[in-house]
Amino acid sequence: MSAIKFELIKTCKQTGARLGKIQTPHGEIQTPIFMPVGTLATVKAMTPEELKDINAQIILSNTYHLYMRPGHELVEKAGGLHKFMNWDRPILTDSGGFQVFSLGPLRKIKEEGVEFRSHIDGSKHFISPEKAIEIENALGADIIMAFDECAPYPADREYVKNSLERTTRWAQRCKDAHKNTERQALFGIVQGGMYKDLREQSAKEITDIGFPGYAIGGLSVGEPKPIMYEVLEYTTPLLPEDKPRYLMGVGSPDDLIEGVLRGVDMFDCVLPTRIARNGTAFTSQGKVVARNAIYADDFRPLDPECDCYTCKNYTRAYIRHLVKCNEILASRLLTYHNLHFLLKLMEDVRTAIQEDRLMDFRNEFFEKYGYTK
Ligand code: PRF
Ligand code: ZN
Repeated sequence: MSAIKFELIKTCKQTGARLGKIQTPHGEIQTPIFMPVGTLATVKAMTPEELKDINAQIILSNTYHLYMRPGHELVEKAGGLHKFMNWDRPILTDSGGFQVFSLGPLRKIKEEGVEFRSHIDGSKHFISPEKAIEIENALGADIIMAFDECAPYPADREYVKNSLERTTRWAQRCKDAHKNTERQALFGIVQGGMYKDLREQSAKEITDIGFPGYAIGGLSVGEPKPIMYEVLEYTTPLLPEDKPRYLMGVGSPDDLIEGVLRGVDMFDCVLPTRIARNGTAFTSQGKVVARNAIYADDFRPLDPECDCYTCKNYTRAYIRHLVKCNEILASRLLTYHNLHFLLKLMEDVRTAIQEDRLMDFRNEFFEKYGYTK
């Protein structure tokens, strides 16, 4: 038995987008869903209570970062990640594959695993598929990810082919190493870069191994948006209909909608929390860069259509002032609003699927938000 159960509730008659729910050991998740990122066992600037206020259903954390600091043994000793960080709803951990590969010259890829130097103190480490699963088992998230390699963009065919074939071998090793299958669901990750036949090869190999859910990796790595949409368009149909599909590291409000239209159920991204900390808000009319001088005496809320705590109580002028003074409250108010914005967007998307009008919703959203390329 798998630790999770996915139920496909319906597909939108207008678009084919999926409405579903995932049962996990820490409760239910309504899909399509956006997962706020809590890299270091904290969604930066947000308490778990605040995350609940804005209806966050599941958060993501990172194997690589927690292995480096404070160490997975310590988190296990604390009683697992949920207890350690005081979050009793579902958690997903990424495997560290992507983070380790992002270290660039600090790492060396071998068949056995990846050798790398710490981004903190330069010390030498080695993560293999077995090690990644050992760490993820110790952390205890409801959904854990296989250890993969995300090829850079652009990358030549030969490189991507070798990399995806290694990712397949690693996925099998992850499955073999995963012991806690009753409490933690291990998802496989499809790679293959921007090459259609390689995506087909990867999807076949990964689904042949068999997992309770599938991620699409290797996208949103610098390719133009139309290319990402095209790759998604031919990749999601290669995945089983009765399992959740997760697009890793995406994203922006427009990418979330375009992803759902192409059959994706789950997303995560640092974008809302990161841009909040440098003073930018998502709004129904596009981005508001709060530090901009045009907001100096703008006494409207960040987003006049938003009913979050930030927008009910604070003006653009005040938030701009906080940003200019580097006050902590600026990060907190903007993070709260940005996460609320994306979670509300996904709630609206789910309602639109339920009512078979997701394309109308998309068109109205883009009309106001503006088209981005
Ligand atoms: N693999 C893993 N994590 C990821 C990615 C990936 O390809 C991406 C790509 N956008 C983000 N996070 N394991
Ligand atoms: Zn708001």
